Amino acid sequence: MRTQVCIIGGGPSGLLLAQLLHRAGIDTVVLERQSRDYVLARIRAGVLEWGTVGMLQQAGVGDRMAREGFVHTGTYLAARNRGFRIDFDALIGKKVMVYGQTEVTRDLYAARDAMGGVVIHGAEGVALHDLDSAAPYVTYRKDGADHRVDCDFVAGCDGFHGPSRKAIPDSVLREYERVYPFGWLGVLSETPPVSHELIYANHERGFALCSMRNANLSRYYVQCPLTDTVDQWSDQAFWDELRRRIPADSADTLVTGPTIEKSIAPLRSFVAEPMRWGRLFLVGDAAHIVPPTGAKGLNLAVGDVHYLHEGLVQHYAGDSHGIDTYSERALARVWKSERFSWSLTTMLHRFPDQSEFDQRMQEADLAYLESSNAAKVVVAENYVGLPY
Ligand code: RFL
Ligand code: PHB
Repeated sequence: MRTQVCIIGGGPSGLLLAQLLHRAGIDTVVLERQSRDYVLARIRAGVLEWGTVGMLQQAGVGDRMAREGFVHTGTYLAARNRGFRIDFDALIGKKVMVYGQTEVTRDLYAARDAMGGVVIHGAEGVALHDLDSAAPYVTYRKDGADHRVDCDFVAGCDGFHGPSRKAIPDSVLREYERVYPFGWLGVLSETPPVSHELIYANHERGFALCSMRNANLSRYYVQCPLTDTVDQWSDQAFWDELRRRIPADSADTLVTGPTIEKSIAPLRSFVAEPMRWGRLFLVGDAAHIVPPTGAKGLNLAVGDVHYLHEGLVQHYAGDSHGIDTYSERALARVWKSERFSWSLTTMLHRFPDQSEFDQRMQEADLAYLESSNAAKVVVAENYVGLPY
């Protein structure tokens, strides 16, 4: 098989890139290891930056989001069981969209089907070859047979554990990492959200987050030790812990019920440089990971897709400047989001060796934020998303 761009990974970044390239007349093949049902069962991000909303509209997949998503003009931060609001709209005239990653991915698959695009599910043993030549190719196995895709470029959209990043020689690749000494226990429950906007809460027992998917579907998280297992957390224990950590008025009105999903995710900051090697481009989680505290993971992946699709379209029109500068342009934005996600994580979580002084410093950070318009503008500007 031959294509112009072979895309490894059928998650949100791979599918969005495929869709944007297709609309520009560039041919792609997407190779995905898992089944479509598996990809669509993953529950992940919930908040879209306004730039992400624009990219999905540009890709022609924004209609259902516009109908079913929730526009939020602010968010709450809390300390010591008391919250205050950061009003994005009043501070900087911007907003975000609450619309789950699962729904974004579903819309992208529907669009790929509608245009008759190729997504090969169940592709095993994907391997990248001759990336530093003018004729790269990708091999994989499916149903016991070996296959080969010849292409001009390979887009590594295969997440943190995929083979693309590992195809860059050790002598070239540099990795920067911070692993946090705690995780997030997340639940999904068919109950009305406790607040009409998100609440990020610092508490001496640990961080908590109240989020949502729709009017009758809530998404909540509490910080937990990495050694905890889901089985240790009954629904009752989860609700009790959440109630202890969030603002008192919210705790009083929290509606609880059976959880329909429960999982523990580790937190990590990670960046790999460069994001281009030869004819390979890394995109999204394949190149960088952020802790979920600033809701930046999916949005950063979309930012990469913005730079790469623009560069590839220019390349096929005869100008290679965009792909030649892809890595540095993407990384400049990535590092700023890494900084924001790290600083929010550091301000809001309880660290195992944290002293009473450290706790007071976090509370003072939040008190300053509450009292300072300038500080609120900084948080708002980063949260709604930096420009491309
Ligand atoms: P994805 O979504 O990981 O998609 C990569 C795709 O590549 C496939 N793949 C392969 N395909 C072929 N061959 C191989 N060898 C392959 N290996 C992997 C995978 O099956 C998958 O379909 O990366 P992408 O597209 O870059 O998108 C990035 C976002 O998914 C990610 O940044 C966010 O979901 C991060 N994230 C969260 N972000 C938030 O903003 N808020 C959240 O609440 C949030 N929760 C999460 C998350 C990431 C998680 N992961 C990765 C463990 C919760 C979890 C559990
Ligand atoms: C979510 O709704 O899953 C969510 C929202 C905001 C975050 C992280 C996760 O910062």
